[in-house]
Amino acid sequence: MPEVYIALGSNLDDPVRQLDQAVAALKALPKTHWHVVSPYYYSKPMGPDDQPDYVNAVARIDTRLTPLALLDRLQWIERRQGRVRKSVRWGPRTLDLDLLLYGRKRIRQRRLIVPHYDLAERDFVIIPLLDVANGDLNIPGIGLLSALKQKHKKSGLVKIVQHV
Ligand code: A4P
Ligand code: MG
Repeated sequence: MPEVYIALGSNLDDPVRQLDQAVAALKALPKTHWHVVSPYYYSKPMGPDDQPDYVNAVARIDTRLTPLALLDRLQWIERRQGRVRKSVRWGPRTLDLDLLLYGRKRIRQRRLIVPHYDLAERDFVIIPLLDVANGDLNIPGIGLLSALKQKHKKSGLVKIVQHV
């Protein structure tokens, strides 16, 4: 089964609870083996800065769902958690689930670009990805994950101490 990484982000309506709920939904996906979720991090908004800070994390699963079937599921989970798509680019949201990596696949379709187009630039993706993947993970078209570590070393991310 391909190794799949999903980015989770929220900055509305109790973001930590939103991520907890999304993790529970990912654990319940059919044809899927759950692995792990990274610690949660507070991060400053990328995009308009008149919005609350985000909580971000990355989850790893193995799945037999096809990439588009998985995207459908992710969008369904977003909708169920009250996500409303607005015209403001990078505006606030209750839940965003982005498909970062699907094994070694490169996908360029209307609905789906994998690896995620901006993955290497985002500290709120790379830092939690480093928590759950080996540094020798080879990202198609980008290279070794470990090579991105230096670039994001001085990120302003703040790890949230998880309550049990
Ligand atoms: N789509 C294409 N490729 C993918 C993929 N790999 N994974 C398409 C998921 N979706 C993908 O997404 C728009 C369309 O992208 C989808 O219909 C899907 O077919 P969307 O979730 O409706 O829109 P969006 O998320 O508002 O747009 P965009 O440009 O994807 O935003 P991002 O990149 O998700 O950024 N700041 C911090 N600190 N933390 C954040 O998590 N997130 C955003 C949103 C802005 N600022 C942030 C954060
Ligand atoms: Mg998105």
